Amino acid sequence: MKTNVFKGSSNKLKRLKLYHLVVLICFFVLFTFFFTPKDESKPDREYVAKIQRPVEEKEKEMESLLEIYLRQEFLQQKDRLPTEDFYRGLTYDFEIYPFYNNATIKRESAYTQQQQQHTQEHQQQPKQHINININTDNEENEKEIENEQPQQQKEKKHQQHKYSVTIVTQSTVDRLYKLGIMAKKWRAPISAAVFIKDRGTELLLIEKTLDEYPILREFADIHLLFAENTRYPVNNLRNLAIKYAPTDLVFLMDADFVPPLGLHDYIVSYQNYFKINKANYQQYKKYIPNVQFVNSTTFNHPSHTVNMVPEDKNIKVAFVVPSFSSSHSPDLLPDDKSTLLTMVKNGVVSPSNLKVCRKCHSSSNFQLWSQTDKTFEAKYQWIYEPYLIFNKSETEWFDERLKGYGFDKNTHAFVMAVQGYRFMVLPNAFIIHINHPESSWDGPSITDQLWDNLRVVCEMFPEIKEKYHFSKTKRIFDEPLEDECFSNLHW
Ligand SMILES: *[C@@H]1O[C@H](CO)[C@@H](O)[C@H](O)[C@H]1NC(C)=O
Ligand SMILES: *[C@@H]1O[C@H](CO)[C@@H](O)[C@H](O)[C@H]1NC(C)=O
Ligand SMILES: CC(=O)N[C@H]1CO[C@H](CO)[C@@H](O)[C@@H]1O
Repeated sequence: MKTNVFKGSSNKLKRLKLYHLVVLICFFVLFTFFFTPKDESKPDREYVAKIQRPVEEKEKEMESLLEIYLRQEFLQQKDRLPTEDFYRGLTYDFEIYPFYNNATIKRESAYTQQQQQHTQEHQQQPKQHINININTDNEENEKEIENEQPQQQKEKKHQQHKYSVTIVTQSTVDRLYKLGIMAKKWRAPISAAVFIKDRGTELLLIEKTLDEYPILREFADIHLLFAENTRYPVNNLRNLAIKYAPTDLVFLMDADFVPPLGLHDYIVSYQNYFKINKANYQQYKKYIPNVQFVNSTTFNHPSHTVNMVPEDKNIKVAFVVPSFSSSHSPDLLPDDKSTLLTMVKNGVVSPSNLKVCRKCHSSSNFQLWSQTDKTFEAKYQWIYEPYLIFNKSETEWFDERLKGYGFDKNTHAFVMAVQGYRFMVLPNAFIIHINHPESSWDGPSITDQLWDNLRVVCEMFPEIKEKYHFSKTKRIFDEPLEDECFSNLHW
């Protein structure tokens, strides 16, 4: 019997206890050493020194480490198949959601009401200049833009403010409060899809969050997606948010980002970029070079290039909003570019492209962005995953086969690039990611989820090329071809 093992020899038991105690203390010491939370408000000296080293040196070091690591990872991953949760709730047809029920909590005031009620009161509202300097490339487009006072929420319902851009985002219920922080700065429509696993507790939590952040009731539409036993359906959620966004232009963002005050109106000031065509192209040529207007026969021929635009259509443009990371409190984050650049210099904020996935953001060209006040084009390369503003009516849905972690934004940007989208970086726009302890992902490890999604990516490449009349066997950019796709060559 089990209990007899220790009963017979109390000495042995004591020794065992002592041994356990010593091991426990060792663990405790080690644990506190490695896991003592850092003072998040102060930039850690080592970290600052690290990010102040020459960028190239750092990148080289990262690259070689990453290469070795990824090679090993690939060897482990190539024979492993996704677990069942990856396939559950998987839809190939974007119109059908057989596994989900969704319901919508509607924004209280904002968009629809404001559009209907064109009242005089609006004229008497105090005007406040936005913090971002309006400095568009198209001078005639400059205009005074008003911003709303947070405390005037009641009158606000009667204000007329024409919104043109909606933030579309997705979240779990426990992170919903982060949208409250976002809404305080954005002050324009947000369409958020929230993943519900447990109706019993999570619906109440939503109500509680909305009570704590009344600004969400004012600006956010919250769409609920119910599903059980499925891996986080990130792209189903995004599509839901996009589908119900009240404006054509959507700004795809993750829930834990903070935009600067005035960003909505700043973006609106660049709206002319969505109407560039053969007739007015000369005016924009210095910002979007290499456009070739062709007839539809040429455009649909397999030998066409991504620089070609049908002569009767507008150039497809998406705006890139450079992204940064910080551990600072959201309240201490800057609302203008020069303060941001100072904080980058001091190591308090860092551009996203310093992170492990350099190619994910390097096309946004932080060096150039920090020096210019004009828009410039980001040259697309595979795995680029910028935060984008685009016209949802002219863009493909996010591929819902991708679930959980990995490649979900990169592939959408790839599809857009194949569609002929030009990515224009806005010189004064930015968003800042608030670092938080590594978020826990349900299901398999993040690495496994990433590689599961890579299988989908490799199916997508040829499908997309075929759909947009490109040869499946040729590269359009630098993306891997079919036989080398499921590999560690992406990073
Ligand atoms: C389209 O343009 C090509 C190349 O310029 C030309 O050869 C062809 O005849 C044009 N087709 C039509 C229908 O205009
Ligand atoms: C978005 O695209 C649709 C379809 O092409 C178009 O009718 C609409 O005017 C566009 N909206 C904007 C803001 O460019
Ligand atoms: C109640 C509700 O909003 N139902 C919607 C759920 O989503 C599907 C697919 O997007 C819609 O067709 C329903 O109207």
